[in-house]
Amino acid sequence: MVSDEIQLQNLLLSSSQSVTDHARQKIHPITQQILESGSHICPLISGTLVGPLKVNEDLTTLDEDLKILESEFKARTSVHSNLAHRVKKSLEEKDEKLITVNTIEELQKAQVNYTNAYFPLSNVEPPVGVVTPGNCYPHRRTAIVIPYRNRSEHLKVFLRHLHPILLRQDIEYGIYVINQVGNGKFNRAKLLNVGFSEALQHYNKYDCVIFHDVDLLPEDDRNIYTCSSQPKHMSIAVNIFDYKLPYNDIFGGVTALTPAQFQLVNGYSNEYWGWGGEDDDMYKRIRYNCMSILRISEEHARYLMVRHHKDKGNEIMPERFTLLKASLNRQPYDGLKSLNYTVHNRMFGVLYNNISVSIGEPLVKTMTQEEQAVHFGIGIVGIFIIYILLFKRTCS
Ligand code: NGS
Repeated sequence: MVSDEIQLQNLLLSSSQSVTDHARQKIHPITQQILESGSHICPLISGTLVGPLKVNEDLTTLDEDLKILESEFKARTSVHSNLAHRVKKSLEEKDEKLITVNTIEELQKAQVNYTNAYFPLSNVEPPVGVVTPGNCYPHRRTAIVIPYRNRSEHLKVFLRHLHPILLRQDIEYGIYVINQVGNGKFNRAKLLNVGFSEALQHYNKYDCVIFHDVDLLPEDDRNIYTCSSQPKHMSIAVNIFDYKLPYNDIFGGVTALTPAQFQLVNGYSNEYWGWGGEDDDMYKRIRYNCMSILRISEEHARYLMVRHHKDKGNEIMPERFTLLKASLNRQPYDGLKSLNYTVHNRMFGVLYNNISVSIGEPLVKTMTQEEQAVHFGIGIVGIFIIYILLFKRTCS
C-alpha cells in the first residue's frame, strides 16, 4: 500500500501549502518576519519518530508517570504564545498603537491602518484541552474520540502510551473521552457521534477525527494520527487477530475520518445498543457514498489490545444483523441528524477532555443474558405447572 502513503503525503503537502498561504494573507508583516526568521511549519513526517514501540503495561508506576506528563504539559509554552509575545513586544518597542484583530473582516470594520493592526495568531491558538507542538506550527489538527464507561485503568495506560507518540508526530490534537452515564446498554456508535460533535464545538479547526477504542495501543509511531482523502482504517494488524485482518470489510477499533467525510455519511447509526455491528454499518455507509477505505502498511498499523473482561451492559446485540440489512435505508435520518443527548459535565483538561453524557435507552428493549435466563426459567416452570394441572384433570 505504498502508493496510498504517497497519496497521503501529497495530500498533506498540498494542504500545508494552502495553510501557509492563508496565514500569509492574514498575518501582520512583523509576525510574518518573525515567522520566517525562526519558527517553522511542522514537517509532514516528523524526524523524531522511532518506529516499533514496546507497550508499557506496568500499572505500578502509572499514576506517577501521568503526573510527570501532566506537569510537563503545564510547563510547556507553545510556539504560538512565544510568537504572540514577541510580536507584541516588537510592536510596543515601535510605539505602535495596538489593535488586536483576528480576521480581515474585523480589520475592515475597525477601519484602521493595516500596519497598526496586530494579528496575534490567536485565531490559531488552541483552547485548553488541545495539545499543540512545542516548536513548530502544526498543519494537521486531530480530535481523538474515545467511547468510554468504567475503564479508568485502561484510560490511564492509553494516555501514558499515546501522548508521547502524538507529541513526536508533531500534530495538534485533543483527546475526548465520552463517558456514558448510567448502567443502561452501552452504545459505542452513539458515543462516537457525540464525541464528533463535542470535539468540533470545542475547537472548530480540527481537520480529522479519530474514533479510538481505549483498549487499543499503537505499536509503531509511523502510524500517523491524521486523516486522508478517503476514510482510513488504522487498527489493521491487532495482536488478538494474530496481526492479520479478521475479514476484509472490518472498520472497527481505530478509524480516521475528516469532518466532511463523517458528515457525508451522517455519522454512525444511533441504533446499535450493545456489542457488534455498528462498525460494519459504518463500512456500508462509506461504500454507499462511493468512498473507499484506505489502509496503510500492516507493518506500521500494528496495535496491542489490552486484555479485559466482557463489560456489563455491552452484551452482544442479537438484532444487529436485522439492523445491518436495512442499514442504507436508515442512513439519511439515523445518525448525526437525529443525535440527541444530555451533557452532565464537560471537563477540559491538560491530559484529556472528559464529557459525561446520557444517551437514552434503546427504542426496542433487548434482554440481557440474565433476563433471558430468568424468562427461560419462568417458561420451564410454567410448562411444568400446566403439565401437572393437565395430569391431575386426566386422573380425576
Ligand atoms: C464482527 C462484528 C464487529 C466487530 C468485529 C471484531 O463480527 O462489530 O467482529 O470484533 N460484527 C458483527 O457482529 C455484525 S472484535 O473481536 O474486535 O471485538 O468489530
